[in-house]
Amino acid sequence: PDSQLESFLIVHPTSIGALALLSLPLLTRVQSENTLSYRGSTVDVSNGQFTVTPTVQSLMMIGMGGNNGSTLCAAILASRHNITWHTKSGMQQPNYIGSVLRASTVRIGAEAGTGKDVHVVGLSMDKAIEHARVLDWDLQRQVAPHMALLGKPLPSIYYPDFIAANQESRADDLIAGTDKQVHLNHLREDIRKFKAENALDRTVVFWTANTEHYSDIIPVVNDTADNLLAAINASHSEISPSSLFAVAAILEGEPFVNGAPQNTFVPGVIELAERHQSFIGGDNLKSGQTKLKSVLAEFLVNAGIKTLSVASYNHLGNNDGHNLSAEPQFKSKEISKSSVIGPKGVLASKGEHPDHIVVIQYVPAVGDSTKRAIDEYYSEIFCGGRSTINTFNECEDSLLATPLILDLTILTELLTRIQYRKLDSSAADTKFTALYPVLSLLSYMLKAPLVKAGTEVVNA
Ligand code: NAI
Ligand code: DG6
Repeated sequence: PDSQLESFLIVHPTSIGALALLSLPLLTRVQSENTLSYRGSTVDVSNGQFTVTPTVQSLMMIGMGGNNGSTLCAAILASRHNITWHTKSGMQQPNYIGSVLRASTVRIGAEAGTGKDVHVVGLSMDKAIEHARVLDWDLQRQVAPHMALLGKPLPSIYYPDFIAANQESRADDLIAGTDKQVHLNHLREDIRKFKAENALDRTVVFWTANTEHYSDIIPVVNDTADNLLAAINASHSEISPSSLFAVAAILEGEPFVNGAPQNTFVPGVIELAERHQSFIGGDNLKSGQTKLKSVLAEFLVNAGIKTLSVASYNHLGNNDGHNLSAEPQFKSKEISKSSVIGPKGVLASKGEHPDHIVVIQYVPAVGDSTKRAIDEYYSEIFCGGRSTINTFNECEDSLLATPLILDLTILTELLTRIQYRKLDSSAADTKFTALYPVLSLLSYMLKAPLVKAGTEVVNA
């Protein structure tokens, strides 16, 4: 329960309902300066004997030099090095508030900025936090030497069409060429090298880079796994960077999580994940306005009142907002932020289809720390009356999103090691199998949860 705790233990339960966990980790932090890995042990229990196998897990973030990526690195390093800092309200210690898994214990069973002229992709991580302007200066100052040891993010791929034109100046550290097959091979090699150099058993690959526009689903291009691989080989223009990263992770057998709204998981990517039994999860971190909306949607249904419309506005001034000021990227975010009130949401499941709009405006002056989100919930009540609920929500965007990256990473890694079988007598010798590759269990932390076809979405 201690939020400062730097290591934790998950005790092996005998069973969790129908789920039997074969092995669970003892996680402790790695002491080395330039990795953010967890060293752990897989513990297999049989006949009262514990077999302990050392393991190391880590995280590769695409978009590491952005606001979310740099904030997460700085927070972990501040915690590791016991850095405290001055704020206008007094001394502040690092903590993991907002991360369900790191700020608390989880019951797992019964006993048993402006962006101008600054090149973020190629910027070293100590400069990236300065540029992001998310963390208090006194913390930035103290954590900077530790961040500097992380160096620069790896070079990446940039296909200008997919993100807003206003992002071009930031894309200055690129993998050469335009051949998508060569790019895929490069990304796969990066994953392999990262694992080998840091002696990792597992790395979760996490998209926290800019929001891309939606990819068109085109027959014979990205509709099946084989077509997708052929389209990559032919450098087809509709293959996005995020899909390419997802394919690289899948082919390397590493889980991939999409923290942004675009449809990275085109049908061909999903089929490829199924084929390789490799784990994927997404889409889009659910941090502030939409998280509250999830809860209010449940409340409106449970209160038995009839919601007529939900109107959502927000404005923000960080680089994410800048990218979203372009129509195609806004569209991806709009679709994603609408999901909770859309056909898969709780209101629709009760036959309610209120009007719903989502407006996002870019206002550079407000910076990162204060996204303003205003929502109106307008409903019919008893005998023709009307109820209006207005919310005004100031979201420190990156500080809400960062703990979710941690939670999703830890949970994803855990889910890769869960196996289950049915416990009815006729299936006594049924083999244990891994979970289905689409990790719908992550859905609470995501705006538009990707689930297995036919599975109900859990929003709140
Ligand atoms: P940011 O704009 O500060 O950082 C994104 C970084 O990704 C930039 O450094 C950019 O240069 C880099 N990038 C773009 N394309 C890349 C590529 N192909 N390969 C490698 N790097 C690339 O954005 P921020 O605030 O960190 O958000 C990251 C993503 O998370 C955005 O898509 C945003 O919409 C999404 N998101 C953010 C939430 C929040 O509350 N902050 C919540 C939900 C989603
Ligand atoms: C404006 O909505 C920009 C977005 O990137 C959001 O700030 C982010 O997705 C968080 O959204 P929400 O709805 O969870 O606060």
